[in-house]
Amino acid sequence: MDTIKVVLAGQPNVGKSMLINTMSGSNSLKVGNFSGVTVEKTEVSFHHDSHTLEMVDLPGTYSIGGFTQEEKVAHNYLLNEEYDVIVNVLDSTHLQRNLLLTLELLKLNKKMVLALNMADELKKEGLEIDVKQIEAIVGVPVVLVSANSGEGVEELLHAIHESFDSKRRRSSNIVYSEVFEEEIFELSSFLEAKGFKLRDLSSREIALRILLEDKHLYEEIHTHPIMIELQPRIVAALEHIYTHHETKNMVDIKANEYIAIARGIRMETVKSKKKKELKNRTQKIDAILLNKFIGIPIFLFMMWGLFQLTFEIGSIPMEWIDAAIGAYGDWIGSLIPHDATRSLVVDGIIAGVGAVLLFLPNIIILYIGITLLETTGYMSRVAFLLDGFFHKFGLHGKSFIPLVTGFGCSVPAYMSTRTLKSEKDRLITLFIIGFMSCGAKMPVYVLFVGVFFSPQEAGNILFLIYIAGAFLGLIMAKALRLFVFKGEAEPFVMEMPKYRMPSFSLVWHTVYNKARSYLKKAGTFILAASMLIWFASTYPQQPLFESEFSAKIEAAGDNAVLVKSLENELKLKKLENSYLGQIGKATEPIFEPLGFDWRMTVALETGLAAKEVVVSTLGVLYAIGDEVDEGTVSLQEQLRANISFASAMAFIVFVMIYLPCLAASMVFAKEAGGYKYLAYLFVFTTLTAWILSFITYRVLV
Ligand SMILES: Nc1nc2c(ncn2[C@@H]2O[C@H](COP(=O)(O)OP(=O)(O)OP(=O)(O)O)[C@@H](O)[C@H]2O)c(=O)[nH]1
Ligand SMILES: [Mg+2]
Repeated sequence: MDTIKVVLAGQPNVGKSMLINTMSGSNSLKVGNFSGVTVEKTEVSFHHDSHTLEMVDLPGTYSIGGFTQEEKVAHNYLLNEEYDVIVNVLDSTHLQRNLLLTLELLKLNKKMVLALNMADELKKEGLEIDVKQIEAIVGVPVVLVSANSGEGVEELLHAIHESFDSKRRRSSNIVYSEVFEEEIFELSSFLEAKGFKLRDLSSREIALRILLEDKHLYEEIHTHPIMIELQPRIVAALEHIYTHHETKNMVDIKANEYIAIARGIRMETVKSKKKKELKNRTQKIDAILLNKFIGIPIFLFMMWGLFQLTFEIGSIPMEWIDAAIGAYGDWIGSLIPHDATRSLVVDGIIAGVGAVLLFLPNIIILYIGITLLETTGYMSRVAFLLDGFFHKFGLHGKSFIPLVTGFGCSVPAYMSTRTLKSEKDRLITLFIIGFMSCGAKMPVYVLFVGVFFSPQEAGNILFLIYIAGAFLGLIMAKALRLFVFKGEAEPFVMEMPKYRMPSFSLVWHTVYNKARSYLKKAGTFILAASMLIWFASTYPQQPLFESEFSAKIEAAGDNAVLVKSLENELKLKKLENSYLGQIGKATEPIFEPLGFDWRMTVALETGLAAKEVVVSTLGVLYAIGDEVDEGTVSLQEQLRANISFASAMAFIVFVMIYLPCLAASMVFAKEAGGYKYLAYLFVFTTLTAWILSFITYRVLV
């Protein structure tokens, strides 16, 4: 079976990733309504007709000469990699601007198909495009599609097949400005007369490239004998062009030419049937959401609402899950006669994994919120609103996007900093992403907030924790800007996408995938971690204590109260002398000033692997040390009985600030440019966490 390698190129936010999702009938690529969603090239392959199609999704790029990191990815790929067909995706409602990239891509001389996306919006805006006419001008197949409705997608796939099978692209009918055309004519007639041939280029194409000062072409021909006669002609032609354009800068000249051509194509091919009412809808919404006075309060209110919902709605199924897990544990426990095995299953696996599963509803609500923010187009607005505010902290609005992504998970957040142009802006943003509490920290907060606050307050407190973390991040950004990465935050232009109704299937798939990977993590990583923690807190066995206590218990005889308390004492002794207990005890002095006992200390340490493990560790440690024998007591009640309010708050502060999980730390090191940065991050976050937890504890105690 033939494989066709197709690369999708286009400007940001035109629907490249969504188009691949639609063509392949999957939802594997991340789609969002703001620029810079895709930051890394990603491949998807599927079968169509008798071919395997390998589709490469590139980050959006305004031009091939772009200079941000993710634009370079696109640039390098298009120039240096092997592929068969380029699908240039355009937003058909912004044809003129999008064509600028098309004109550059045409110069690559590859097989190419234009996909004019957003056909549905085009219709709604009352615009009509003469597809055949564009095709005649650019000389490559053009298809009107909608990744959203699926319209034209079959036709596009067909065009890709045809383009792959065809020998060479048709010649284009792009007309340059008069000076250019004159000189193209001169040079090409000369080349023609001399019978000069180069690759499969026509004389006109060669002439054009010479005039556009194409480096590669010059490299190819500069030693050719024809140059003796050609050189003076080129000089004269360029002089002519320079005088007309009043500059010798070919980059500017080319840009001017392309702008003129793109405008010309748009004027010739796009017709407006009615006035653009839809533009007005976006403007109307913006008048409110971008309002100087109420814009930011509206945003804060929405965030507050989200955390209220997280708590209010999240706590309903949480109770059911909790009850179900408890009952399940009791039932399984009664089936297993062997003591150690029962303890492993009930106190290890079920307690550890169960503690994490409990928070699935909260995670789902959080992700619905983030996904809505990303898909409606609101995110770019907030970035714009906060720009001025961010500047006070040495950042700019564009950092907002990685920071919000960080509320979900730090890994993609670190990667999305690639859209920042300046290296310093990027490093500062990388360093503070961890202050945005990720989804995995949510269970820790919800657990502790649920224990120490009334249900009425809980949502507010949760909101406060997130805001405090974010605010702290900003202050740290300022400090980094002042003392480490000195300089000004660079100005930027924020793309304002149209508002779009979030498509149900898009939100569903995103949230479903997040929920599934949370469950998967609980079933694999957390499961393994829980077993490990159970093991490390149950062994080594201590026969000495056991025999000592069994003698005492025997001596206590009928005194049930005494027996009970002796049994509890034994459990605690065993736990404290286990491997984990020893580690906890050894490191306890470091955390003692913060009011943490050794169990909390251990939970923080295991939490370096993943933040959910903080919760599962507490789950296991308290299940093993369970001091009540009438059924299992929930982790919440255990915490309430064992931890003081001040310690709990200091614990929340520590979790809020300290090093992100192992996976995220690795990605951080890669994105920042080395492990030395990870070492800085470790010192930076641990010190900050310790100091602020200390203050919190001392103030509250
Ligand atoms: N109405 C409509 N919306 C679309 C269509 N195609 C994509 N979108 C929306 O346009 C936005 C951008 O889609 P993406 O697929 O993320 O765009 P992209 O080109 O991959 O963007 P980058 O990765 O940032 O370069 C999303 O909100 C999509 O839902 C379409 O045909 N019609
Ligand atoms: Mg994309």
